[in-house]
Amino acid sequence: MTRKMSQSRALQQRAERYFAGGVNSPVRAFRAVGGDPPFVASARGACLWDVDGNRYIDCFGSWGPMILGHADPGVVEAIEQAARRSASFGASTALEADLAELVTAAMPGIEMLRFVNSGTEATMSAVRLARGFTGRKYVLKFAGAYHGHSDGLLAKAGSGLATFGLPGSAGVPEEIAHWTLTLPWNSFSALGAAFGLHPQEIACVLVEPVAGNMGCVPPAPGFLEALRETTRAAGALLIFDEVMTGFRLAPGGAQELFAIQPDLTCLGKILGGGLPCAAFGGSEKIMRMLAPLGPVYQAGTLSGNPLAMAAGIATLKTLAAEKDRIYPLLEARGSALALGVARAAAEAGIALQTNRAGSMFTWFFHSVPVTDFESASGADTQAFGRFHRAMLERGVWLPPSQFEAAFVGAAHTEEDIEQAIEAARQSFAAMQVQEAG
Ligand code: HOZ
Repeated sequence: MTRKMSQSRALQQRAERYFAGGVNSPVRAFRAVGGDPPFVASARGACLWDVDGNRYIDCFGSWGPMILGHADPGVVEAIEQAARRSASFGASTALEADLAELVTAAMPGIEMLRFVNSGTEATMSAVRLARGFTGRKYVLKFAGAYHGHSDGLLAKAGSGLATFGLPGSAGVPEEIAHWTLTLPWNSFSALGAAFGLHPQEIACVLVEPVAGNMGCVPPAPGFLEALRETTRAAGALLIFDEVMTGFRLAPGGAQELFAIQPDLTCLGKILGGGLPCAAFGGSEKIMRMLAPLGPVYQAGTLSGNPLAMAAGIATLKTLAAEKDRIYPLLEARGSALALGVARAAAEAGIALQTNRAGSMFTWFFHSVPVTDFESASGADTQAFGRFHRAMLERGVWLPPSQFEAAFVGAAHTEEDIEQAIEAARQSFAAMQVQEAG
């Protein structure tokens, strides 16, 4: 069986004329999984259609934002109404405070915030603020974590760097990389050692509370608590990068789920309901360090963009109003899909590790549990590539890298999940035939 892909192929050739790899973000090029990336024509609910008319069950959700599904009527209506009043003003609107109220209600640790346009901007600005607030230089992050593409945060990063086996990025001066300390994820001993080596020098620990960019790797029991205690004792700030987990793992994100209050939180993805929008925020005391009140500078022409605010408001209002329906549904759909595919792999005799936190998850082709970047890196990425191609062929679109999290949303039906599990069963069978051949 081979799907018709001629129009996507033609568009890929055209795109390669203008964009490196034919894409505007590297993992989308499908280089790590092989095969040709479909070009999307439209999407609705849990499904995408490509330009050749093929339908896919969407299991990557635009890398996280589409928690309500594509073209949610409330979100579309809000964007349309906002667009009629103009796409941008570069001046303050009531919408900014409306969205801020929804964020601060969901995450009480955020007393004040600032809207930016991407997760990269949010983490980069939060780190600058932490340095300004503490007067210290070192930033501590974890190997395999990804916090956007600002210079200081690319060392041993996950996402596209892990996908392409890059230890960091060319173009980052070593003087900048010097100030980033990278520890193994979930290592209590490394954490203690780093603070022992650099007492009074670490400005912040920046962490994805559930790692999502080395694939999904939840924190070891007690690890987030250890981060909280260690940073507090050392006078360093704890920054939760909840770009993926915010509003997804619980209405109040991972900080609600694990009952840990960070000093600063970075948000993105769901926050903008699919439009470019992100934010960083925390206590008033820290946030008042920002210009124009304080000496830490940060700015952006499109920050607080009215379309993004409107889409974010519509999304967060629906999540808040329907939280008793949506969050149990996300858990049920995530669990059914992740475990259904795991069962299919076990029946086929394929070694698969299933890591999951609610509606975000990763299947690692590995025989041992994946608990950090080292174990994630031991996964069989060739097998993942074969699985990805087989699933795509059967109408299921997974993130095109072993080192990205898959997502399901509130629009996925039981039937979608059953179809995806059946596609996995057939894909595993096809992979075995290939191997035997
Ligand atoms: N780096 C993001 C995922 N972890 C986005 C990748 C993309 O949009 O291609």
